[in-house]
Amino acid sequence: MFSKILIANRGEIAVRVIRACRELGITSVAVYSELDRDALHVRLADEAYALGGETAAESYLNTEAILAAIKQSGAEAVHPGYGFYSENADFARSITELGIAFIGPPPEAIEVMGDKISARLAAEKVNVNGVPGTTTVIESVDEIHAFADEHGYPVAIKAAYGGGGRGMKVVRSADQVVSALESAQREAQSFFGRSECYMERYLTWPRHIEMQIIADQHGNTVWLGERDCSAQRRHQKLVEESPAPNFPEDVRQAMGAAAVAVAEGCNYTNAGTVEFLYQDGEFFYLEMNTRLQVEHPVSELVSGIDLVREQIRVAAGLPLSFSQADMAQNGHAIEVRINAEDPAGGKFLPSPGDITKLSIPQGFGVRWDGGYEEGDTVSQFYDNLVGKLIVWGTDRPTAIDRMLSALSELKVGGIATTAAAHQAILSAEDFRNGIHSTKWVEEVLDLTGISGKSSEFSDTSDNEAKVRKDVLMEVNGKRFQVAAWVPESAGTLSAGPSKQRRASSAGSASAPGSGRVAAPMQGTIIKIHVEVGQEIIEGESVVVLEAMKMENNINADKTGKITELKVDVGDTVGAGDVIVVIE
Ligand code: MV4
Repeated sequence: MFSKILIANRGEIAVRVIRACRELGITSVAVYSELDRDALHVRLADEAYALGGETAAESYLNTEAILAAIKQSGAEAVHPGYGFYSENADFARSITELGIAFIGPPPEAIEVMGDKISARLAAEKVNVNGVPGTTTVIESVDEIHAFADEHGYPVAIKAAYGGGGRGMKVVRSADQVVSALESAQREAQSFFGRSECYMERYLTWPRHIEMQIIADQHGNTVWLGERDCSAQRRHQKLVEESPAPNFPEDVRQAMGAAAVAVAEGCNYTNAGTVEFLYQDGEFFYLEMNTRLQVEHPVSELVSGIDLVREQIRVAAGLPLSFSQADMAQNGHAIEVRINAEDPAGGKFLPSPGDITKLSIPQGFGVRWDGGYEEGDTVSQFYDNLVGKLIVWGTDRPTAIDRMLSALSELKVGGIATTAAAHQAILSAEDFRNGIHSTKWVEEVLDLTGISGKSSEFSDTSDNEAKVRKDVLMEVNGKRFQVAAWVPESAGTLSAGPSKQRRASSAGSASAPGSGRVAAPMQGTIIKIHVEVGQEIIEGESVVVLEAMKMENNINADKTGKITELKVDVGDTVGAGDVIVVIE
């Protein structure tokens, strides 16, 4: 077994791995950017090495700095978490060549699955059905017409080196073929640096169901059960659960066997997830994620298996501590991602900033995997996951009720979070009935009335001295003398609604439609679409603002001429800062 592991990541997943190390008696080594020098993962690790830099590229993706930290620390293994280096075959290979273990799959397996065409071939080879589609690069529009003649529309055009839903174009009729192929190739080139595309029949109302597997280096590959991740918005998962609702046992068994076959077919070791689309009782292989996933805790709670512990064991050459026959699914688990994002009006705007208050839910069956504590800052430079709230219950209705109860206890101050969106999702009849698909949050759920701010703790009077006042009250014609404790500053009980503090940004705010277009959140300007003197139409994009790894188009709020441009590419702006003026 290893005696020291370096965690090449930050936030909740670094914390998760540090805890597993501590339990196993392994020394944990954190790495950190300039901004994270006092972050939770640094506070919890046994040792910590500075990488320098602020952005991910300058710090957590700085190969030289990470390799230096590995050498200096004397770590024998690296856990990459998710994101960053987790699916980087070159990184896995380069540390393996130094005699350091990569706590993840072999680089060859990462490569097979990184190319989506070879990933489809890998499934074909072991007779696992993918979505009907092609396994060659599209060379001409004729191929698309021919495919549609055989399978019908819609057809999905996907980037061969893509992922995460970017670069996928849906073709609904023959007249869209030319433009869809062009734009899919253009997007693939700009996002992934390679323009190659392939196609599949497009499923219109699928559920996203993925199967957790883990394999050791002794030929044992086990499936641990599925997760339903259908509640998502713009390819960002919001709620994940296990087992999948309304999912027949024979389909589960077949999907588990298919996932194991795909993993074995590419000599996979360590933890991985095989993704499927499920529609009309049939499942289709989509791709394989060659990393530990954000939503792994729901599988842990129903299987009883500590996935990170097993990852470390199998990377050290130990056999899995259980077999397929030991596996059973017990009860039901649900996870919600508490992101620093404001879901108000269904917009999900990034909301970095200081966490001034953090009250974590507690109780039987409640788990919090957090990356921050009260007083910490959520930076605009990293992803927006503050923590994951995971509950377990004996069955799905119990788990839903427990999650709603836990969410009612969660209080976050200073930043907006997705908590209220989760309350809306879990309270919805469609979700309770388990009939939601990947389209449901975007197309059916109404999020117009919700707010990203925890409302229950008003900052008016909690710390203010209170005085007792005896008041005479009349209820249904009967009079009662009651005691009330009211803030000293409040003259009488009927002082009216409590004072509301408005979080308005000082001075720089601009009214919508005024032509003073302001940044809705803190972030970095990564693209400017306009120049001074140019005419612009309301709704057109003026700049692209990147915040928390999301690109946000900032649009003109009226039609007119650009008279001032106050930013350059690379500038950091705060919420409320004016970007352009239109007259
Ligand atoms: C699809 C699909 C329907 N039909 N492929 C999006 C992300 C990428 N991993 C695959 N994706 C999809 N591929 C075919 N042939 C629908 C999606 C899809 C989706 C998949 C999983 C989870 C959420 C999704 C949201 C929209 C579209």
